[in-house]
Amino acid sequence: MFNKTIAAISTAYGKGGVAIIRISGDEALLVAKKMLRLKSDNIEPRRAYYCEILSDNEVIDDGILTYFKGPNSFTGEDVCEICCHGGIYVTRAVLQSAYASGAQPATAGEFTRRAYINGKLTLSRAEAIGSVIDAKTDAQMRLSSSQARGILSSKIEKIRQSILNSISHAYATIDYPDEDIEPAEREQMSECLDLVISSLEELKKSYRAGRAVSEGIKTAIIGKPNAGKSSVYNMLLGQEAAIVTDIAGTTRDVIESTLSLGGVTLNIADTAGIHDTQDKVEKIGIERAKARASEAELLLCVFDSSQRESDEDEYIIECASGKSAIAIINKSDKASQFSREFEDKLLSKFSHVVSVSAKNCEGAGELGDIVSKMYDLGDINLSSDAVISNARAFSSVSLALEKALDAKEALLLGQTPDIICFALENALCELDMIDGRGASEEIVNAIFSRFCVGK
Ligand SMILES: Nc1nc2c(ncn2[C@@H]2O[C@H](COP(=O)(O)OP(=O)(O)OP(=O)(O)O)[C@@H](O)[C@H]2O)c(=O)[nH]1
Ligand SMILES: [Mg+2]
Repeated sequence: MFNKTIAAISTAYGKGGVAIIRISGDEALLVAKKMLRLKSDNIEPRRAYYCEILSDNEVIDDGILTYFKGPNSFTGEDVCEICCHGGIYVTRAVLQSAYASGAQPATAGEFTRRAYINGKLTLSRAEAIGSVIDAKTDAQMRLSSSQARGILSSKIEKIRQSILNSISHAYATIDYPDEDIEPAEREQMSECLDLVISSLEELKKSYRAGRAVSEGIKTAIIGKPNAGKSSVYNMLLGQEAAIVTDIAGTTRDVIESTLSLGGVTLNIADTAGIHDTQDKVEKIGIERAKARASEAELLLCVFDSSQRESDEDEYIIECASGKSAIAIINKSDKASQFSREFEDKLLSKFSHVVSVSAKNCEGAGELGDIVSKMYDLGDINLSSDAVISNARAFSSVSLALEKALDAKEALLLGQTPDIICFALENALCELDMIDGRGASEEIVNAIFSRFCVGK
């Protein structure tokens, strides 16, 4: 099935200086030779050849052919990349010519899928390539790029080897069920298991930061009317996205955006000021604000310090109770009118309090530092640490950890080696889900269907 030769445009759709048409499969070179006029018939791998590109025997463009002989190619198969001029029409015509010469259209993610099937990439690396392409923030790009280069995969491989090591220690005695595991053997196994457990714990912990960067945190800005919520929103976004006026009740709809703050991706909403009102439209806005606040994982509660605190501010404090929240004391460019009691109350009710002047764009850096710390980003180097960044891998790591802890307990209780082996083999199975050895067809399909055609 995978021997059919496929082709697709691998560069973005649209006008550009150059575009690349990628062809992969047993007949890649044959297809390329059919559709190109080359100066020589002898095409060596990894060399660039000037070519004229033909359609119905007419030259439609000229470009460069590069040939990668499998298995030394991205997909592991023979690959030809034809670089042509990047017009929308010409690129499509070159692709059509590849089809006419025997290639078939590639489906979404098919090149990467072939790379995975041919053992060129682990599943988590393939997944990370998709994330590099989708990255919208600097932190997302650094995280996905390090995982695409295999940092997570090699960490998982190390843990696998340690588990295999423990299993081999246990198997060494399994043939003699009546004999106890030797104390020295037990000691070695115990050390090996401790290493597995601590590595898995570390990986599991990294998901807090990984998720904050890759998936993002659902965040709502709330506060009373005129507190400066929209000004804070605009400051964080770096543009005048929401309307700001001195009229209380300016914002009605929930306005949403995605931004990066201290490396954390915030899926953030500006909302209507919460207070008692008879205005029909404002009332609807306030209901929406409350609903969005209750769904949010992180609340940015804005308080206007240029005025004495009010019951509306008290209500905002109540909304934040039991949630991850940051108190933003806004309008720090003016003298604070807050009572000492209220300031103390904010400090006691919120684990994080920050003063800003949204109008003057002051305080965003400090807010970024707080968010970064809250989601453990300070403890992690996104470019070089193994980080779990999706729910699938998190679930596998958590289950593998449970099984490893079971094995350790069995060892401490002096249970027979087969029980320890059973737990360890289960841990191995869970871990193998992450990098493809044990992932189901359904999971693999779901991962590659998120890719675009040509990748
Ligand atoms: N001095 C000062 N004024 C500010 C600051 N932030 C906002 N304001 C002013 O406060 C008023 C209200 O600001 P908005 O950002 O619209 O407040 P809001 O909380 O979104 O208001 P609603 O949408 O009506 O609930 C505007 O006149 C802003 O210019 C600040 O840091 N300092
Ligand atoms: Mg507003």
